[in-house]
Amino acid sequence: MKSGFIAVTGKANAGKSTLVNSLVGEKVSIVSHKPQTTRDRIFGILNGEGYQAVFIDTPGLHRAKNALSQYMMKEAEGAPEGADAVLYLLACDKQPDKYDEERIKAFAAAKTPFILVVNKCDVVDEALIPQRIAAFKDVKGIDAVIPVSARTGKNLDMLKEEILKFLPQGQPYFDEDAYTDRSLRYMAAEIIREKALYNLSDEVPYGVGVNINKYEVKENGVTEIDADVVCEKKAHKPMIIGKGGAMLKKIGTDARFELERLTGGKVFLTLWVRVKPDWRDDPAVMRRLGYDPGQK
Ligand SMILES: Nc1nc2c(ncn2[C@@H]2O[C@H](COP(=O)(O)OP(=O)(O)OP(=O)(O)O)[C@@H](O)[C@H]2O)c(=O)[nH]1
Ligand SMILES: [Mg+2]
Repeated sequence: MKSGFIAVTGKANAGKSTLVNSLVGEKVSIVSHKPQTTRDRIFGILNGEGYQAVFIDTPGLHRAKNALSQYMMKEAEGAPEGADAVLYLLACDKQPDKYDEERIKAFAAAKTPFILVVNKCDVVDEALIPQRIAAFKDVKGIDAVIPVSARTGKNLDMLKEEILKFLPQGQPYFDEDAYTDRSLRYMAAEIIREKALYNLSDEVPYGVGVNINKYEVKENGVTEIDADVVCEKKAHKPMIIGKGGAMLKKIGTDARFELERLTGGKVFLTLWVRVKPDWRDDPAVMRRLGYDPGQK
């Protein structure tokens, strides 16, 4: 039996969460076209024949601007420590920048096995891929370079095989029917946040947090969820509620649909919008939303 942890890192929007979901075959992490979607480290567990691979999805690497993004960077930067292998995702719809180069070289120089994953290969001409990774051709310590599409699944079997080479012998860390370390309560908050990210435009979603006030499975099997959608500016509240409540209703309907699939039963969802001014720099609110602000 082989088992181990694989940290999945890279800049925001590279497709880390999409990749973890595709590898695991379940929706572990929420995904959106907006950068900085993932805020915590989330385990996605793949149970295969004779192995258990625990993928660590992480927030996208970026320059922190507030206490929330400091928390996110801590989550991201801490993940490769102690992992058995590191994957760095590079989206090939753009040329890698200096930041990618610095990070890739640092991972290559470290002792942990390191795979460069070139994602979003479905959107570019294959002939362009060598150009995207030209800067890394002579970098020592990159154990494999694998072009994939997390969206279509292209080359994911090849990536799995490569990862298997680096998994140490050992017993599984988690139950073999588990696909994540996170609770349904956590997943519910994330799904609501994902629907807010999809439906709201511009700057509002970055300042949205979700707090589950109640998560209760009733005797009749109905799951009752009561949650706050927290925003950071007074002006954002009417935008989240929408005309005649239409926006909040849409977020709620989208979330309920997915929660019913997740729980396999009926869900009764109530959402409230709360303003917590500039909460992304407020340790008390951050803590309540599950983002540990640390000592400061
Ligand atoms: N065309 C294409 N789009 C992809 C692929 N992988 C991810 N995407 C899209 O890229 C966007 C970002 O995907 P995420 O998986 O949320 O990216 P992430 O790296 O987890 O982003 P953060 O959590 O913000 O760091 C979404 O719109 C995805 O649908 C891919 O292989 N091909
Ligand atoms: Mg993500």
